[in-house]
Amino acid sequence: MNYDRVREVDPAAADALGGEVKRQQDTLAMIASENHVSEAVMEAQGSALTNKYAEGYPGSRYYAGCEHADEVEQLAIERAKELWGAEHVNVQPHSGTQANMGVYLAMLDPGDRILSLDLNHGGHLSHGHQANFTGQLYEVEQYEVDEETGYIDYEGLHEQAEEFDPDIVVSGYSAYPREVDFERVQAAADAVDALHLADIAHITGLVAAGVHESPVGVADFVTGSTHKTIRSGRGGIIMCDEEHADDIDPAVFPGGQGGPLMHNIAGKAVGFKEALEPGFEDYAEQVVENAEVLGETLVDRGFGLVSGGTDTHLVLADLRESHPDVTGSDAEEALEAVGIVLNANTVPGETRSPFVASGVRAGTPALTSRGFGPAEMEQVGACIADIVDNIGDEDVMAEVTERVQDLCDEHPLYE
Ligand code: DSN
Repeated sequence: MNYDRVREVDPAAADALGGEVKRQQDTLAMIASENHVSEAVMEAQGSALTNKYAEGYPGSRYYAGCEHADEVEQLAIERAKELWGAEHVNVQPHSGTQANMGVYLAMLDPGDRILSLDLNHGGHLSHGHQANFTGQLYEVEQYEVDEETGYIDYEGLHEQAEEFDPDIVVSGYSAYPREVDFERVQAAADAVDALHLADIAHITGLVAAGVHESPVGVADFVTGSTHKTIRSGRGGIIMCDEEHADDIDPAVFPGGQGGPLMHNIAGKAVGFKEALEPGFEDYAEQVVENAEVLGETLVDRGFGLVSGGTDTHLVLADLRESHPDVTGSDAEEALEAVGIVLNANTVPGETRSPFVASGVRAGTPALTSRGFGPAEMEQVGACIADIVDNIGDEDVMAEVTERVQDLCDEHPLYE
């Protein structure tokens, strides 16, 4: 991956692209929403389909010359149906947020009511945050996790639904380490005759592999992004029953988007094919085991974890008791300096701003793709603890940098 042809045209861009490959090779990607896709997925995303306009859907486009675009989109759709067992799939959303937008546009009117998890408690901007169109177009109320246990307060959610009478209840989260009980959210939505949108952006791969309960067939709509745990081309996806197909498809195009990103849809098709191979279940199980080991290692070193542990691909460390003088952004910055890339994250009951935050979120999908197992995750956990325990200590930083580099060298990313 030396980008020779880019270099001939644009050396500055080639330097940046090559620099990014080297950055990924030489650092530990622990942002819970990231992964390392295969070179096959990257090749598909870099294919000639980037040139093609294909507004419409397979077999019914507004432009000529769409036969290969049709083939690729149909492959992505059929594979997604097989992976998640959905009746209807739309693979055109450009991102997870665009997928959610498709559902809201299809099913809500401006002013309608959304009940969703607070961003500080693990929710997502596109679930009703004031800075997002959802917070501006709709009336939003938010539920929370129980601050003592860190688990979703399903009873509180049910009561809140009865008081607020939402049009749609949103489940599925960005920084929630525990298995989501979609049936309980559905019961709350049913009680007030609301729709249920399950946004499984983070756990698409875990659900496809059967290591997390599936909301397909439970919730009215299931959305996700396609480049996180499912490890395919970058973008979003919507799944629903056949009865809602004619609501969803026109809401995505022409409702919220123009031409589909056919090269990304090709990446989705190829990544979904890979996820249908037998090894993918082992990968997903390893992602969860690795997160458990990471969490246990941090707890053994005195860190507090929101909910005490994890059932998924991520842990959320709450530094307030263990490291009261270290903010999430202090930890993020110190860890990045030694090659561990993760993000500061708010925690339930947060008092600091989201830019500073009191926690860090760490995920295992990318490291697991690199071949990391429990032994490596113990080492990674020890590196994180050594740095956060000794912020600013240059000797510790130099020593941990070497340990991180050794781990990276032992697990090369690309040929
Ligand atoms: N940016 C993603 C995350 O990190 O969770 C969500 O869109």
